[in-house]
Amino acid sequence: MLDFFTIFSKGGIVLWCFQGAGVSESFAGPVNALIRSVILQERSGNNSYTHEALSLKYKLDNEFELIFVVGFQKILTLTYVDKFIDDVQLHFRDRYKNELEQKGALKLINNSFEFGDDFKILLREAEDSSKARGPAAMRTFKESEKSQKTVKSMIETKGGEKVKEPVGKKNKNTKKEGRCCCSKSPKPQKPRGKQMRVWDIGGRDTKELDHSKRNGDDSLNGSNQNYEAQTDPVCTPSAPKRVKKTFVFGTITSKKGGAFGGMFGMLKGLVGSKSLSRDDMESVLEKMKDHLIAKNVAAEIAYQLCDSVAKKLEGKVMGTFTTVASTVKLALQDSLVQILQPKRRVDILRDVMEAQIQRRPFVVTFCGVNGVGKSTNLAKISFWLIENGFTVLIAACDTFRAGAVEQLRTHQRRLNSLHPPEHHEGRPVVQLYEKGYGKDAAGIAMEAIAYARNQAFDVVLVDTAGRMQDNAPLMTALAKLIAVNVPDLVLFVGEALVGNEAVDQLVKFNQALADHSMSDKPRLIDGIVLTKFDTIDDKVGAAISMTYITGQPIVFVGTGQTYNDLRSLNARAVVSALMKA
Ligand SMILES: Nc1nc2c(ncn2[C@@H]2O[C@H](COP(=O)(O)OP(=O)(O)OP(=O)(O)O)[C@@H](O)[C@H]2O)c(=O)[nH]1
Ligand SMILES: [Mg+2]
Repeated sequence: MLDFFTIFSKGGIVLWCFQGAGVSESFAGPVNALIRSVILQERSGNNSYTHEALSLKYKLDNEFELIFVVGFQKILTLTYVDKFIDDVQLHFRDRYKNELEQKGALKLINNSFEFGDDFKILLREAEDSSKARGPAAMRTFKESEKSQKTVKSMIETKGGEKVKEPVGKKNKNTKKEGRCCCSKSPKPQKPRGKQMRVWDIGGRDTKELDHSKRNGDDSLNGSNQNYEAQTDPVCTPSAPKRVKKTFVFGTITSKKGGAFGGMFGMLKGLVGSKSLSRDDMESVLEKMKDHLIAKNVAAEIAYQLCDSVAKKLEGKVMGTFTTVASTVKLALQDSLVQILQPKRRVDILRDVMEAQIQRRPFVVTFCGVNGVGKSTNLAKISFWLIENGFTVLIAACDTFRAGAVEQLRTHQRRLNSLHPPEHHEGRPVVQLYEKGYGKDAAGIAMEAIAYARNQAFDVVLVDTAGRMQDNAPLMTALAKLIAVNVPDLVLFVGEALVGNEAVDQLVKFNQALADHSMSDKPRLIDGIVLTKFDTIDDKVGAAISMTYITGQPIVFVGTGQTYNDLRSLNARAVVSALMKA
C-alpha cells in the first residue's frame, strides 16, 4: 500500500528507506519537492503534502534532527498513516538512541540502520489494526432499536414526556445558574429571577478586575520606522551606492514593557536543558501570533506560521541559559527570513538580455485589484528599464476604466521627455500601444507583442484593468489574456496596506489563472510588486502574507509616487521591523 518510507537527517543524510513492492519510480523527486516547497518554506503546519499522484506525510523529530516521510498514492485513504509514522519515529529513536546521540554527519553515515524487520512488523500491526477498525457493516432494520419500538411509543405529545428541549439553546449563555454543589443529580430548575446568578469570572476580586493600570507600556516604541530601511534600491547602474544599514535583532528582549517584554518576562524562569513541548510554547506562540497580526500579517498566515514553528521546535532540547521565549522567537525570525528569501530569483535585466538574444520582446503582465498602483508602478518600472538602456512598449490593455489610456499616455510623454529621442538615435525609448476603450484586452496585448517584435522593442509591459478577485467574468478575461499571450512574467500588484484580504486576493487570482489555463502546468503569479510601502510605517506584514501564499518573491517595492520610488525588498530589515515590539 505504501509507495515508500524514508528517514533522513535534517542535514540531508538518508539513514534508512523502504520502497513498496512493485514501485519502480524513484521517490527522490517527491521528497525533494517536499523539502523545497514545504520544509524549507516553513509550511510544516499540516503534516501532509501532495506531489503529482502521491500523498506525502511527514514528521519532524527535532530532538535528533530527523525527518520521517511516508508516500502513498493520493487516491488511497490510509487512515493508519498518522499513527504509523508516530510509531516508526518512536521505535527508531528508541532503537538507535545511542547512534543518534553521536553528533556529526560522518558518524551518522558510518552507522548502519538495519530497520527493515522492525518496520515490517510495525507496518503489519498498523494495517491489521486499521482492518480491525474497518467500517462496520450496516445493521438491518430488524436489528435496529427502532424496529423494537411501537409506533405509539415514538409519537411525541405536547406537554407529554417525550417533548424535547429546544436544541441549541443550552450553551447560549455563559452565565451559570446557581446550583447545589453537593447534589450529584441536577436539581429541578427554579423559576428564573429568584435564583442567584454566578458569573463565570473565576472567583477574581475587584482588585484583579481593575484594568485601569497597565502592565508596561504597550506603545510601539520608535514606530516611525523609515521604509528606506526595509528596502534596497533596485539594481540600476546610475543608482547611488547602497549605504549599508545594520539592524540589531536583540532589541526586542532588552526593551522594557512592549508586547514581547511581557511575554519574555513570563517565561524567564524556564531555563536549562529541557526538551520543548507544545504546552511550554503555547502562551509564547499565542503572543507571537497576536503580535504578527498587529503588524498586519493575515491572521490565517500568522496562525500557520506559529504552528509551523511549534512543529519545528517540539521535542528540541534547549541549551542552558536559553528561555522558551527566546528559542521560539529565534525560530520564528528564521522562518520569516526564509519566507521572504526568494526560492527563485527573478532577474529581469538578465532575462530581458536573454530575450534580446532570441530577438523577441520580454513580456510582463501586471494584474491586481482596483487602484493598487498597477499603472503607476508600471511607469516606474518603464523608467528603470529605460535607465538600464532598454526600450519599452506599454500595452494599454485596461480598456475598461475611464482615463486609463490617458494616464499611460501622460507617463509615456513624461518618460520620453526625461530620455529624449535625440539621446537615443532619434528613437523614442518608450511608446504606447493603445486601441481605445471597450475592446478585447487579450487581443490588444497580442497585437502589441507582435508590434514590439517588428519594431524591435526590448520589453512589453502590459497594463490590465483592476478587478476584484470575486468578479468571475473579469477574472476569466485576465486568465484568457495570460493563457493566450504567455507572458514571460506575471506580476501581481498588491498594496502593502492590505491585511487579511491579501490571502483571498492571491488565492483567487492564482485559482482563476489555473482554472482557465490551457496547459498542464498553468501559468500562475510569478512575482509580486508591493506598493504604497511608504504609507505603512512598520506594519510590514503584507510582505509575509503575500510571499507565504504564493511562494513567489517580491520583485519590486513601490515607495512613493515618483519614478524613482521603486526599490527591492530587504528581507532582514523587514523581519526586524516585524519582530520589533
Ligand atoms: N504613496 C504611494 N502611492 C502610490 C504608490 N503606487 C501608486 N500610488 C498611487 O495610488 C493611486 C492609484 O494608482 P494607479 O497606478 O492608478 O492604480 P491602478 O492599480 O492602476 O488602478 P486601476 O487601474 O484603477 O485599477 C495613485 O494615486 C498613485 O499615485 C506607492 O508606491 N506609494
Ligand atoms: Mg491602472
